[in-house]
Amino acid sequence: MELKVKDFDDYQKTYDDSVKNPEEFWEGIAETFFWKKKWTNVLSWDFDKPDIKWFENGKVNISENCLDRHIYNNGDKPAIIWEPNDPSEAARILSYKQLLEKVEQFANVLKNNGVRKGDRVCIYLPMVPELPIAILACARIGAIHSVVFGGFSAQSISDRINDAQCSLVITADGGFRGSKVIELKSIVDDALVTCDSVEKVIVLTRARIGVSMIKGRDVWWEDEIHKVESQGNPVCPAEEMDAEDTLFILYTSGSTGKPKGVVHTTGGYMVYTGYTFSNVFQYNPEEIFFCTADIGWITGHSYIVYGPLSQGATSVMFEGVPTWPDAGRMWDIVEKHKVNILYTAPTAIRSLMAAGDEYVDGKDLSSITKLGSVGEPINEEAWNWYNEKVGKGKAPIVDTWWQTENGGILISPIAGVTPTKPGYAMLPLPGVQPVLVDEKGKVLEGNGVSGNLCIKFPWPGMLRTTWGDHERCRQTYFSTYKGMYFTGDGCLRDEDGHYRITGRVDDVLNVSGHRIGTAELENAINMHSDVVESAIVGYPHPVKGQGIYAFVILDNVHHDEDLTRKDINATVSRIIGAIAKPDIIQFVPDLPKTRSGKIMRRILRKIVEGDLGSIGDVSTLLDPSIVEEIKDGAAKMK
Ligand code: 6R9
Repeated sequence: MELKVKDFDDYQKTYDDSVKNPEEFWEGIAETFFWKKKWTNVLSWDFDKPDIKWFENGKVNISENCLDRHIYNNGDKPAIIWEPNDPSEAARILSYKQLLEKVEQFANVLKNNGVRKGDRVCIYLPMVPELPIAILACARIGAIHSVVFGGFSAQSISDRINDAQCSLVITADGGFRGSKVIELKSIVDDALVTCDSVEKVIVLTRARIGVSMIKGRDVWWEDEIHKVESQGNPVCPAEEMDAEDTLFILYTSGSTGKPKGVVHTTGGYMVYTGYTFSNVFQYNPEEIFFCTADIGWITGHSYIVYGPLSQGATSVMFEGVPTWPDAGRMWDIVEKHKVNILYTAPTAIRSLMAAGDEYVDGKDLSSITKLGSVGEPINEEAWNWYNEKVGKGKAPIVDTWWQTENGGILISPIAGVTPTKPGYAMLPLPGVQPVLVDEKGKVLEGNGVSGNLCIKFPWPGMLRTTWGDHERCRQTYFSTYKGMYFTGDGCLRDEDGHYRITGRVDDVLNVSGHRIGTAELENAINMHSDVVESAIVGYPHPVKGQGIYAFVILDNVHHDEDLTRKDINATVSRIIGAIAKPDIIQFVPDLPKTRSGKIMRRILRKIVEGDLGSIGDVSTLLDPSIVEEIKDGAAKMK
């Protein structure tokens, strides 16, 4: 079966078929992959439990689909083009053949260090080729990877390691990001103080900074590779995995509690990421694809590693940040590696746009034929700039909406096939059945309606559970609206039936495309010894999309406010990571609460949005006068 639709008529026909006969549709897609043994049943599902199985009893290994199956015809084709942080360092290109070799070697290293099928491995690496190598090596031997983004703190790492009971950690001495060196191994050392499950740590040399290596626990990546080489056994056969065996865990924030481990399984995730990669980007074999995400997030998992590689594509990965050494870096990379498809986030577009056109004008972007956006709603101004300055009005923009829990893109234009409109994700991909519901759960039929976005039928890439806590998965995603997966996003379906995602309807912020749970952040702030209570809300931020606004009640002791702000930020950096630091901290004598003690975040949101006219009735508050006081304080913060 052809994965790419040919034109809009073909899309409509394919979509209709996929809804009428979903099993037949997905079976046709799945058949384009390499299975060690075919499935006996395409799909069984029950959203109430939830219990979802795709390609039951099928046997498969995703690393074989990403590597071995391309070797015969395309062994010398670049699989990964790696662009270092420092533009004066040489880029590295790994062909499919070379990548397979390195993955097999490292898979043997993992085995030598006691890792077996089903074991959990935590990966805390910078954006270097060894990161996808480590991921694919885990997949090759059936170990479950849990990648933790390099910006998270020691505390966040240890929470994740303990939740998944990881037995091994893969890290580096340090990593480069712009002008900074991140001391990854030292952060891991702090994390491991409270992690009893970890037996081994493999440390890659990258930054060449001093690290403490603990005898019996810590080993060097390079030494372990030498050992494998001297053992003289370069190959590592791919483990036979069941389609529903867990491939990886990725932690994500929600509206309550600590981040949860979203579980993706092997067969469905493979089929879904491969299919959506080929179809949405209309990938042609010679094209160079550059996704600027970090592999620590789902976008990197699905569209730097698994999606492109399962389709035999060339995937560019970049170690650094788009604004270093200057705001022209991304365009330099496009020019240098002749990137055809660029997939990035609105926050990056806005920051490069704000830096000034002089950084993009004059760069040779003629290789670009298609553009993508992901992670947050894209505003019209950024969309237009992206379209004109980067795509020169000729490259279709796919505004792809999806989530960690979805595995891959759900609602998006198909490049060059679906018409586009700034700010619109447009139409569901084949196999995806979105519905809008009102607060009470009534399905909103027809066009010109807004509501909460749900999906009423399974797709292969969806999460199966949350690690170690299935009830939490049910509660979070499948209990709000019976028989449906609830996304947590609000959405408009306009008069033409086109979808526009309007943002989260729960207490989750989207800061520079990163999900931040307000409850988790409040808990972190409340850990600071001077803090009595806090409330977090998002506010419109010109570059980040949403900024973090913290209202904080301090104890009665006299404080130096500026110093206390720094202390609170330091606390947040330690508990969660620097990405969760509030942009604005306003000290308040109290918070607007109902008589039952519930914080009225709606009122705080109106205040920070400057929407003072529509605060509404405050007479039911415990202390209505506090609203005025907070308003006055907020006016002074700007
Ligand atoms: C892939 C990814 C998911 C949340 C999601 C939504 C927001 C993502 C979007 C978008 C508008 C888009 N989001 N893509 N909003 N338009 N094209 O970002 O996953 O980190 O789990 O975030 O991001 O609010 O619910 P994740």
